Amino acid sequence: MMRHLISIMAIAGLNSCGSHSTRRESVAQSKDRFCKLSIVVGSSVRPELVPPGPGAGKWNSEPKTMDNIILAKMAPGYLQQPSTIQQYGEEAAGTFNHYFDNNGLDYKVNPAKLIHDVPRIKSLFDDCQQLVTETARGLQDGHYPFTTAKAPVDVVKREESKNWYLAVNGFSYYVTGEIDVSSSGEVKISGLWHLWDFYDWDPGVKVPIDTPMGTIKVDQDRIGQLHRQGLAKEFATVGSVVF
Ligand SMILES: [Ca+2]
Repeated sequence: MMRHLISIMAIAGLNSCGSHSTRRESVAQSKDRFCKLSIVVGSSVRPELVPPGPGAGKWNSEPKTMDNIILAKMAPGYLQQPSTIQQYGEEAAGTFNHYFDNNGLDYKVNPAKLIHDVPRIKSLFDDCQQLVTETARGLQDGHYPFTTAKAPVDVVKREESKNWYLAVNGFSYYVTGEIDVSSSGEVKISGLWHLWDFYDWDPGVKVPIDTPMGTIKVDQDRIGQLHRQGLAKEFATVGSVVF
């Protein structure tokens, strides 16, 4: 799925390389590409990360119900079974299990595995890498940190990977790193491609989940109740891969 986009490279506030330090310059690129990032050179401040949906609501704001108390007690044992992990996938079972850890701490995933599992995300990753390379080639010699202005959202579809669909579905991505351009024009890039997702359950959205009895549609609000009742807690899923 190719998308039109205009990516704008803003060179702002360069602070590291003498005569370039006051130069401000922008280069507009218009091209079909997967990667929707706008590379910002001269800054290492990561973009603001915002959950795409409203989430379930306020944690521990509703009285606990007996059915949910039992569900929260039983779920981790089921989600940690090897057969469950095999059926749903490591990340799908792992993130859901972490929801029941009820501590709100970040959950780490390996985006290299996502890139391996979903060819379209590999194209996205490759294109982001290419965008940084093109950006670097337009720079004069010096040392430059880089980041991105915003963290766009991409979505793993169910038909692409049931595991990643259940684990992250929609997620944000951005890049950070450093570019070195030598006086002879040699370019070295040390970059990280980051995935960020808020694992939340939006009311009114139904998720198809395969069970031994066939595919059932689970209302996300049913699962979000556990968060509102303080029996599970939403969290951020994070991961980085080098390029
Ligand atoms: Ca998501």
